[in-house]
Amino acid sequence: MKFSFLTLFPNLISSYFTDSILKRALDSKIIDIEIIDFRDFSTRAHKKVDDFQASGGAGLVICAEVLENTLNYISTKDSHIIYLTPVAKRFNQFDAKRLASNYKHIIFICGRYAGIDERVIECFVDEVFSIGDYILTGGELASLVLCDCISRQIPNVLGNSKSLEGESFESNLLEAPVFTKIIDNSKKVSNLSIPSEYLKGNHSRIRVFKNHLSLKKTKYFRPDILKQRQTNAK
Ligand code: 6GU
Repeated sequence: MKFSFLTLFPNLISSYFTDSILKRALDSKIIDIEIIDFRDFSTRAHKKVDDFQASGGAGLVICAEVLENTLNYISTKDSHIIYLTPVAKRFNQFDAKRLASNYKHIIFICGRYAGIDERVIECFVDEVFSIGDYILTGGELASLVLCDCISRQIPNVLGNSKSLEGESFESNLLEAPVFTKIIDNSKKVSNLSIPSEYLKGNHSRIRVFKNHLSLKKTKYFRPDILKQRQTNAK
């Protein structure tokens, strides 16, 4: 899978791939990234990329022509172009799986300021996503969130593919808590015992018990997704 990032801040993107799982995926060529500073495609004086809003109002807008120039330059054949914006459907785990299995090249357009000229979305963008109900300073973090979620769905990116099984959201349930066995008795946390069922080695009972804890956690933290689960079951 190839990911292209169109951004005014290439360092924000590249830094995320210098460590851990995505670095390993890059090194082993399971994923490939291309980071493009779209300021390089400005034909205006001083490489200006933004302009006042046609309607008047606060905040500058990224000009359509600079993004069109950039998209004309890079290979968009068979690509899927995504623009990150709070004005969109919220990204979820099902989107991550769908995008991982349906596309070979995803292009992220990262906006800044008051956003990009809407005509770019109309002419070029295949899909728009928000990552939550808050406003970021730009689309870079959001594009990395999508790239991370999509990448870990690609075979061999995670060391152990079993890690993908039974993850939170797959069944509209949050995951049960996890523990390690060994603890230094001098530490504060060793005063708390871990659920005895976890230690008895009966895996079918552990599964039932963990499912019970999952339901409790979900009910407490995310009653909205629990409702979704009940609707799906009908
Ligand atoms: Cl995709 N972009 C920005 N700027 N803010 C956001 C967002 C995206 N998703 C949530 N907030």
